[in-house]
Order: sequence, then C-alpha cells, then structure tokens
Amino acid sequence: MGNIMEKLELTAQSMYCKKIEELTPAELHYSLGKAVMGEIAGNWEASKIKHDSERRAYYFSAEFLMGRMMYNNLYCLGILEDVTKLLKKKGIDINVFEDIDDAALGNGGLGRLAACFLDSAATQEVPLDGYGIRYKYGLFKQLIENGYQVETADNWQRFEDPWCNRVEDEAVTVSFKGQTVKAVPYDMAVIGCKTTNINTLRLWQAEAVNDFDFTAFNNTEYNNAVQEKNDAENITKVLYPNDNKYEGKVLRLKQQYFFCSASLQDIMRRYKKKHGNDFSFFAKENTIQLNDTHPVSCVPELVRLLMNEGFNFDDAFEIARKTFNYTNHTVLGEALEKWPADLMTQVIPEIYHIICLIANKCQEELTAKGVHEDTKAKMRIIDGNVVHMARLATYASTYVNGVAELHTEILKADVLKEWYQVYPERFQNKTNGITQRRWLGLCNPELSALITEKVGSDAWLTDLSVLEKLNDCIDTRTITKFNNIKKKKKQQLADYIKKMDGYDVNPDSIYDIQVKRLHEYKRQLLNAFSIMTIYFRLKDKKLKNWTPTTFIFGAKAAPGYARAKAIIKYINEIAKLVNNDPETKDLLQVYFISNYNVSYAEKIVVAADLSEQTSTAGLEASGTGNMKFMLNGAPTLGTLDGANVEIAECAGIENEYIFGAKVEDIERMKKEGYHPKALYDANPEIKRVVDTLIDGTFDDGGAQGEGSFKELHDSLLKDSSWQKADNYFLIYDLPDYVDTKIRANTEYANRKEFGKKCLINIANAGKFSSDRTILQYAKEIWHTSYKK
Ligand code: 7GP
Repeated sequence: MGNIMEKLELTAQSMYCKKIEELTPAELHYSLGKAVMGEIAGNWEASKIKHDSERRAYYFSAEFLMGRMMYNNLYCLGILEDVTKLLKKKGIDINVFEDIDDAALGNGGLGRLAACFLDSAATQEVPLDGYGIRYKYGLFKQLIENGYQVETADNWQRFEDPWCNRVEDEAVTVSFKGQTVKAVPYDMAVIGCKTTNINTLRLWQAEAVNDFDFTAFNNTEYNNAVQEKNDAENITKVLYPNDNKYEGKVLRLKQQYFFCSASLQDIMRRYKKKHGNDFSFFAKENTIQLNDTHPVSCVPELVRLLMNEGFNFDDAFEIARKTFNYTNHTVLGEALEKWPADLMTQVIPEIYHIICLIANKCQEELTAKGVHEDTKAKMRIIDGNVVHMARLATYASTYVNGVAELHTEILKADVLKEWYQVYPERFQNKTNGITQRRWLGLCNPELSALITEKVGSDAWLTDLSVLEKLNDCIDTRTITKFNNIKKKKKQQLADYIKKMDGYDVNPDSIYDIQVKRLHEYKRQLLNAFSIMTIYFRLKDKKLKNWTPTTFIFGAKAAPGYARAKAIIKYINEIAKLVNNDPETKDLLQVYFISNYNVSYAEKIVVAADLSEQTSTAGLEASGTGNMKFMLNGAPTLGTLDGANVEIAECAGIENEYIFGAKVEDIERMKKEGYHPKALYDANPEIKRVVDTLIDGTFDDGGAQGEGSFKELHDSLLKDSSWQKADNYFLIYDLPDYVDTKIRANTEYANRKEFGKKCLINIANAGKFSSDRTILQYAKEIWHTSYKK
C-alpha cells in the first residue's frame, strides 16, 4: 500500500513534474493506474509463467465491455478503501475518476459477459486469457436531443490508458488480399480477487507496416504518403454498434479475421517456443472458446497455419476441431452471420478456399453417417454462395453451448436441430452469470455490509452460493435494514440522474427500471404502452391506490435501426406528456436517461424496485441485466424467457412478477395464426393506447400520420411483405403485463412483504455468479485447472 503512494508520487513527478495534489483527474488516473500496474507486475509475470506451463484456455471475442477499470482494480486488490483515505488526506476525492470514460469496447450483453468471465477466471484461478480488438473508438456516446438519439464518437483513449502495456516486440503481420498490416498487442491485466493470480486480456491494434512513404512525400503526394497508414488503422478504428444484428461489411470481416489471425499466430509462437515444430500437443495444451461466430474465421485460419507447418488438410482440421468450442448467444435470424462468398473471396481468398474444403468434408462426413439428403442440405456450411458461420462453428467445435437452459433447448430443438441430431454429445448448456465483485461488492457497499453481517463473513465475494444462508435470516429487522439501504441507493441514483441528465426524480416513488440495448424483441415499446394504459386509467379515475412510480429507461439504439430510434422518441414523448400533466405528475414520472453504459448501470441496478425483463418468450438467449437486478434485490417483472426462467425457479415464481405468453404459446400462435388487429379492434383500451402513435397525441417530427410512429403502428397491425404484423406479440401480452404491473404496484405498498421478496431474490441469486459459470466451462468444456 505505502508502495502504491510512493509509486504514484514518483510517476506524478517524472511524468508531469507535479505533486500528487496538483494533478488533473486525467493525470491522477494515469499515474495511479501506472502505480497499480507497477505493484502487480511481479504477480502478473508469475501468472503468465504458470499459464505457459499447463493446459490453458483462450476466450476469443470481438467485444470486451470492461467498463471503468480504476475502482474495480483497486477493489479486487482489496485496497480501494485505503487508497480512498490516502487520497483524501491529500484533499482528493476518489470520485474524480468518474470523469474518466468507460472502456466500452462492446455493445451489450455479449461483450459484458466476456468481461465478467475474465474477472471470474482470474478470481477462480482458471488459466483463461482473452483475445480481442483494441478499437480506437468504442461504442458511441448517446445524447438525447429533443427526444431523439444523437450519436457522438467515444474517444476513450483521450485520457491515456494506464491499464494496457503495448508489447511492440510481439507484433505480428496479418495479410488480406492486396494488403498486409501490423497487429500490435496491448495487454491488460485482469486482476483476481483474494488471489495473486492475474490473467491477461490481449487486444490487437492495427497499424501500417510502413507508416510513411517518403518517396511519395518527396513527390509532394502527401495523401499518398499516409495512405497505407490510414488503410491499416481503419481496421481497428471503430466498434460496429450493432447488438443482436449481423452487419455484412468488408471492414467488419477484416476486423474479425485480423484479430483471429493475430491471436492464433501468437498462440502458435508461444507453443513453438515450447515444442518446436511438433504440433502433437497443440490441442492438448490449448483450447479456444469462440464468443459467438464473430471469431469463427479462426477455424480456417488455424487450418491454414498448420498446413503452412506441413500438415495435410485433414490432420490440420482434426487439430482445429479439438481446439475450438463455440458459444451461441442468439436465436434471432438477423443476428446469425452469413457471409457472401464473393465478399470473402475479395478479402480473404485463402481462408475462403479452406472453408470450401471444410464444407466438403462436412458433407462427406454426413453422407458417411447416413444422414438424409434433405437434412444434409439444411446443414450446408456454404449454401448458395453464402457461408453460414454458425454451421461452420458447430461443425468445427468439440462443444457447442447455449447461455441459459431454455436457450440451449431452443438451439437443440430449432436453430441447430439437425446438428443436435447428428452430434448430440457436442451440446451443453452454460447458464450465464455476472461477477459479484463489480455488481454487488463495488456498486453496493451498503448491501454488501448487510450481507456480510448476516452470513457471517465476506466469503460470498468469491463463492456466491453462501448467499443461501440469508434465507434463514429474513426477519422484520433485516427487512427494515434492507429497505433503508434501498432507500439510500434510490436517493443516490436520484442525485446522479440530476447530475447527468438534469431530471428531478422523486426518491419516494417506486423505481421501475428497464435498461438494456434498444431492440424490438426486448419490447421497450410494450413497457411504454403499459405506461400509457396506466396513465389513461389514472386520468379516468379507474385506477385507485396507485403508489407513485418513476419509470426509468436507458437504452442505446444501433444508429441504423430506425424503429429502435422511433421507440426512443416515443418514450420521450410520453415522458413529456405525463411528467407535465398536473393530474398525473405526482403519480407517474417517466425518464429516459442518456448514454446508458456500464458505469451508469452500477448506479441503476442497485436502486431498482422492479426489474423489467420483457422480451418475447424464446428470444432473449439469457439476459444478464436480470441477474444484476436480482442480486441487488429487485424482483423481476418479466416473461418466462432466457435466464428469467431460472431466476424464477431459484427464488420461487411467487417472488417475481411473471406475465405473458410462454414459448409454447408463441409457437402455437405462430402455427395457428395470430391476429393482433382483431385483438386491437376488440379492446378499446388497447386501441386507444396503440393509436397514440398516430392520433396526434405525440409528435414524431414527421408530417401527421406519416412519420416514424406511423411506421411503428403499421408494424404492429399490418402484415407486410417481409414481416408479419406484431412479430413480437406486444398486443397479445399487453393486458397481462398491465395487470401484473398493477399487482406489483399494489404489493409494493406492503413494505414488509415486498422487502421479503427482495431479500429472497438476493438469497437465491448464488447461481448467477459468473464464477459458477466459468468453473463449469473449466470443468466441463476446457478441462483446465481452477482454484481448489
Ligand atoms: C446476447 C443475448 O441477447 C443475451 O440474452 C445474452 O445474455 C448475452 O448475449 C450474453 O450471452 N447476445 C448478444 O449480445 C448478441 O449480439 C449476437 O448476439 C451475436
């Protein structure tokens, strides 16, 4: 500890010629970050040596949504409190680091899961290192202007990045057709909790092999002189801002192949240092987890690299198949990657050629297994000039897994049905989890202290299953303590929202919260409709005993996703109406907070009274936000979808607010016919609410009845050539949703009974630690070591 302050002083002096107390927040952040890095250097080195000596796993992911590093790292090192005090002595408030941007190198669930996994692996001493992309610009920052989303660039590196070391001498080159670039690794330390183990996240940055063409410059062709540099750097310039949507762009394919090739070359280099050219131990010593299909070009790339080492195709492929495992994160058709063959040929022809070989091998193998021709046709890796990446991943992996029980069943029964029939032994489930260090310890010290007091120690920090002990101490006093903590967290959130967004949130109201990416299947629009339903009932005096409620939304829409953007505008229009209506403003408030990100989430999940998880049953693979709310004591107001099912199982369905169609109901409606227009015509309340999209209640900026709200209205009621009406069953689910929401509101008034539900949720959240998930991966898929 003393050491860190000394190191901090030295860095401040040598880098900035300043005393600690004179540093700007950015300088302090950099200096303290570097001091911490210096402090852990020895442990980090030792951990690397350990990983080199045993079977190890790699997590390949195009996204790692790490969030803010400073507090987390100090917390995991167990020195957050001390550093806070020491800085205070110098007159510095540790909250200054709130000015430092999150590392937002991910979109949402998939990227945040990768970050939780790294944290858990480090803590559970699983030899797992991450490989990804060091985007210059992470996920855009969101402003809300006049109710519309406006995007600005996320220049997260502008404060410098003390957490990464550039490792110049381990740079490699990656070749595309007509272009070769340099891949430079940046290593981030992933610090475990209550262990000296430190794992590594290696992120690749694209640079030019030759920065600057002097001849061109001398010929006064300045643009040409820097052309190569720009073309190379463009590869890792920006994160594609899509969540649950595939984008078939050349640059995206380049990003994927770029980090796959660099990472595999890196692994091969390390392997060769140990074994020379004898690759017989490769799959015994290395296992690679593919985080969805974004890194699937790894498969042909490993085959290519092994063939360069002298292997024939079949032997190379066998090694690859033993090395890779694939996690699927979505069943949405528009998210499944399907690369056009000509695009691949244009960018990575050698890789495409190897994919052709794999595709042929697959069909031969299926023939040999006696698979029916029709089934074989459905399993073509290359089908009509399109490469199906999920099929390639499934074929080329040892294990394939879904991310919640229900999701895995849907993969087996539907999305990957044919594959499950031929290769049943490959399929596993690994229900997602979240790290309790960030999502309880760090963000909710008040609740953490109560839990530690009740369960008798802080063992929950590295073994969340001990929370079950809480089940025995849910008495009146504990409930009161919990309710007081929740109250405090709600006040803190109100203050934070005031600071960030300028809104005055009533801390005495119920906080009903929906934060996640904006997507039609997540059904923020359903939530909006339920609010309008309640608003009209209040106006019509049809709803009695309503406890004042604040509905809080946070969500980024992909910049090209028009309907998602229209929904943001619609929610903001509702906010304007109800927040200013003298008849309702004390009963109903609606706020759309801007730029929802990991750091905002840390303030939000701890303050929620209700957790909105409203996806159409069958479509949310797991969800992880749902687990964060549960762990902080908010019952789920949601559908039986993804991990909500397991949340309800663990806490008891009577302790959640479950509504709506189940997967079977949705399937039946799809088969037998679903007629939202008929339901709308038959129910004047639904009609009134849905028609606020077109009847002039709200302004979408377009001409009356022609703007983006009209398009939303049509999407719910009119079959179109490419999509059936109300694809996501909002109209079907609305009545039950409203009833359930009102029931939650009524039950909230009994503070003791509701508090008990909250505590039961916490007590039964143990399963949802990513420690549990990562240990299952280690034991059942990777077969690596872990902390005993
Ligand atoms: C998400 C799923 O939508 C979410 O339900 C799950 O919790 C999360 O992955 C982690 O498993 N999927 C994505 O974010 C995504 O973009 C397409 O999937 C590749």
